[in-house]
Amino acid sequence: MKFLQTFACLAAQYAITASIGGKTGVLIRGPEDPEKRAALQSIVTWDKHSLSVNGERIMIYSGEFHPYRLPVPSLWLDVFQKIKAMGFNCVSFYVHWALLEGKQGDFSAEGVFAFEPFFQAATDAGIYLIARPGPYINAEVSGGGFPGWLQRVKGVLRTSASDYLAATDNYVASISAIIAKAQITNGGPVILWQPENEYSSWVDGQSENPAYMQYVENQARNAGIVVPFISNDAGPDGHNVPGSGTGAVDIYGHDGYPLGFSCGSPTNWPAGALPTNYRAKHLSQSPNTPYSIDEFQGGSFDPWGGHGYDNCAALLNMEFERVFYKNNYAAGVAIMNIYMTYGGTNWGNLGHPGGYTSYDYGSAITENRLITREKYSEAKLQAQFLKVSPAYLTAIAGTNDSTTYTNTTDLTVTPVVGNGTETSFFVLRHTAYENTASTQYTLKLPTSAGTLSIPTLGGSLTLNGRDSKIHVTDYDVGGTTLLYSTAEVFTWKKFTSKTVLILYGGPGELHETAIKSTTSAVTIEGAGVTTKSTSGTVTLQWTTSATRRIVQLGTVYIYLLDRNSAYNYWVPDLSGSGSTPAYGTSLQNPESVIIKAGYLIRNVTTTSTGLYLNGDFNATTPIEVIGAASGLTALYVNGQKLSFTTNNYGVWSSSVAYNSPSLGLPSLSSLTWSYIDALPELQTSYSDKSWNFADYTTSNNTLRSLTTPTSLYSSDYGYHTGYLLYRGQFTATGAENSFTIETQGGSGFGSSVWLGSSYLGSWTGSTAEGRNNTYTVPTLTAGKVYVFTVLIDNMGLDENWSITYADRTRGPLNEGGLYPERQGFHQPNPPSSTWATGNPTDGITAPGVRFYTATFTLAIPAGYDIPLYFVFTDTTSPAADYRVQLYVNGYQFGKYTNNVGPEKSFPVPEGILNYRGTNTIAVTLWAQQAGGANVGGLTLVAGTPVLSSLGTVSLVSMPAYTSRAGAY
Ligand code: IPT
Repeated sequence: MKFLQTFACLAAQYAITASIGGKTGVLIRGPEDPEKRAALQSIVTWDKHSLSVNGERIMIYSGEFHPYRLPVPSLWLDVFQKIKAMGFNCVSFYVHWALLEGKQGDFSAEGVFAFEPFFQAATDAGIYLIARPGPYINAEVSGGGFPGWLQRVKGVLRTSASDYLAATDNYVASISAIIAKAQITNGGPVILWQPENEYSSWVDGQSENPAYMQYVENQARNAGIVVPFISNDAGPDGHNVPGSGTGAVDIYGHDGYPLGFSCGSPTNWPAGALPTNYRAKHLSQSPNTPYSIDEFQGGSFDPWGGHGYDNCAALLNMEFERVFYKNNYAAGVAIMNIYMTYGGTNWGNLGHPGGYTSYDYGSAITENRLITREKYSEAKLQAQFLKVSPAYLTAIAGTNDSTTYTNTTDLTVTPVVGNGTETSFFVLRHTAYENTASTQYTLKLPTSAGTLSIPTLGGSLTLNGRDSKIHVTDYDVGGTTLLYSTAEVFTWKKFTSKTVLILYGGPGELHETAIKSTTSAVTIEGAGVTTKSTSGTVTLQWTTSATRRIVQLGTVYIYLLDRNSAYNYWVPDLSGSGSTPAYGTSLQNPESVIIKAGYLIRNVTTTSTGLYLNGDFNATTPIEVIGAASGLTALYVNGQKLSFTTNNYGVWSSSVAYNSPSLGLPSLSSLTWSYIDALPELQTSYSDKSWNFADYTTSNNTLRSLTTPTSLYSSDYGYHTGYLLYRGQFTATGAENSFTIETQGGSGFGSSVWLGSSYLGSWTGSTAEGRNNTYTVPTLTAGKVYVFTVLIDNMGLDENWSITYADRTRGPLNEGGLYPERQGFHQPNPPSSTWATGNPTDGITAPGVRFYTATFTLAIPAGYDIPLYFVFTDTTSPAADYRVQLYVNGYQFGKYTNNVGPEKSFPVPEGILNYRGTNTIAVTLWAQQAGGANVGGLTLVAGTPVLSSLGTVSLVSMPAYTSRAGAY
């Protein structure tokens, strides 16, 4: 048997063994924190409450974002700024080893795979980074990040097997050296390092191997990593906690995905799924480190044949954030990373077989970088609140209590009690967390004025179904104290001459807030706020409505909003510059402003007289600037000067005009497409003399013994990605009547078999990962030589260990083994002038594969961020059996499987697409049914254009076709 690309199962290699080696970390034991070892630097420090950076205690509110899932470096700043605008101050990122060391010993991180632009963009946005380079990462990537060539390593992966450890050395040394330069100790944004990933569960009689974990840590330390090590245990299970000796980390952390990964029932919250034991676990496992959840569910992956990411976004929506994230604050979380905050795309075969091209994840920022999901806005309300609530960071989380703080056991309150400050936080939820009913309640809260029954002015409060609230007491607002507030705090700022506080509540809810003040309250905007002053306390009561109220107490202005209105407010940090990045942490930037706008405000800069806002607008948007310093006289939005009016309490009002541009998108079906047969292997004239023989008589796959004379696992031979082709030759006896073959390609895969040029049949795909098929063989002539050709769609694996790869720009996984891919015809400018013309929507009339290419020009106006999607519009029923790969300017940005689904719409970012110039698209159409197949419809569709301050998006490098030496 010969092959071009083959498939093997990595799973066999993911077991863990126990063997001892490596070194024990240096332990310095002291009475207060006996587990803590000496830090190697003094910028990032920690205690049992929180991290401090440069001496400032901060909550790490982080979002997960993988640069390799958005291969346009000039868009990274956009994602960082959108995460920053949510009030987050950090991003956690994985590194996908298989993309960087496609050939063993040949590490390369250039172009779209370079890290320096990622670090620079984080710095420019003012975002800290948590580095998670594996070597194993999971992450729904091919091989969990392991390159396919590891298949020929005999030792068990993720163990102390010396050949495995040696195989990691080059990668870890290379990536660590790059990241080491970007540590905060060297002026970069990296503040934490996670060795390994979820080194937590053991199969087949294996057990925890601290020596392996220690080896991974030593690799990093030896490469100059000095920032603290944080772990990501797969659940609060206490592995590798500080003080546990070999393999211990500095800060223990775990992950949490309480609603799981099935997006089929997006309103189903199973009873008991809320983790209510996090605090207790933390105290028993790692009481002297900040409570850290290094991945908390921000969405879900979705498999082939799955339910689609809109359903994942619905399951893990704003209600999920309210109830589950606030439950984490009730446990005192001080380092929290949301996985994913921006998911992105599994372009170019980088994903694992359990997922399709989109890795949108239903996260706060969509695959096409839109922030239209309500969960983005809800997360902003929460993160901005914590950013202005430093008392939270030293407060002590108490126990869940359904009797002390309200008048109903239907509700549970967890107190997070001030420690060193007067401020306490009371996190309220339904006792049955999944309850969809609204519950009336009154509060009994301990305050500096004694235990109060709230509301004090009469009436009762409401907790809607699937909601949770944080009620504060003795809360500091820049020197003014809220004795209590049932309305939630979004943000506050103390400006030179006034303080502004923004409170919000759900629609139609009664709220009450008491301020320690002897100044009387005046409602200066809106109506319907009851106010009462008693000795030193002003109490406000109102029912939330969409109409804003502003109450003034001397120099304090309190905005009373409903939640939907609060979503429109932004708290931009001043942009940083040069050596002073704007790492907005707790109370920095009091000199900045609060903005009421619409879609997005990214940041603000000032000169002596001008205030410059950068933001994005998807409609004509009234804007207000709250707190502009008195010397400022001019307003600029995205560089454009706007006139404004100033009201009698100093708020500027203006408006940003939005006009929808005309795009003039091409009709893809009217392009002139050229095509060639993509399976010349079926012709009798075809010669396979350049092909390798599949001649290994052994394989390292321990899960399944060889049932063929030689190994037919692709990774044994170095073929790990995309479409795989085998040819097998035999001399017929004439007695053959059937052919049985087991093909594997991972969930959603398909395969087709030919004998000579006769089609035998296909496995057309389901969620199955492998399949036995028996095909009828036509009568053969005794003594004659025949060739089987087998084509397999490998849904995700790795790289080539034996030969180098042809396209270093787009990386080792981007292309598979079809003839036109081997030749490089999927790139711009293929030699198609002599090819036939024909459209993929006309298709082919027999089973086989055809390769199509066409060009089109875009002339999209600058100044907008415009999402573009390639949408397959096939509605045949039952669905025709065919599969498509979509290449855009040489980058594979879509694997469409018409009969398995679910993805039909494939976003392609600007930078891969040339928005102002020529683009080349290529389509491989693989018909897996008698009579052939055609693409039912393919269109280029735009989402709402966003008028944007994004700036210029640079095209990535997109090498054109050149004849490949030795291509066959
Ligand atoms: C957690 C992994 O750490 C992460 O890489 C990713 O795979 C995530 O799951 C799911 O998207 S593992 C956790 C489910 C125990």
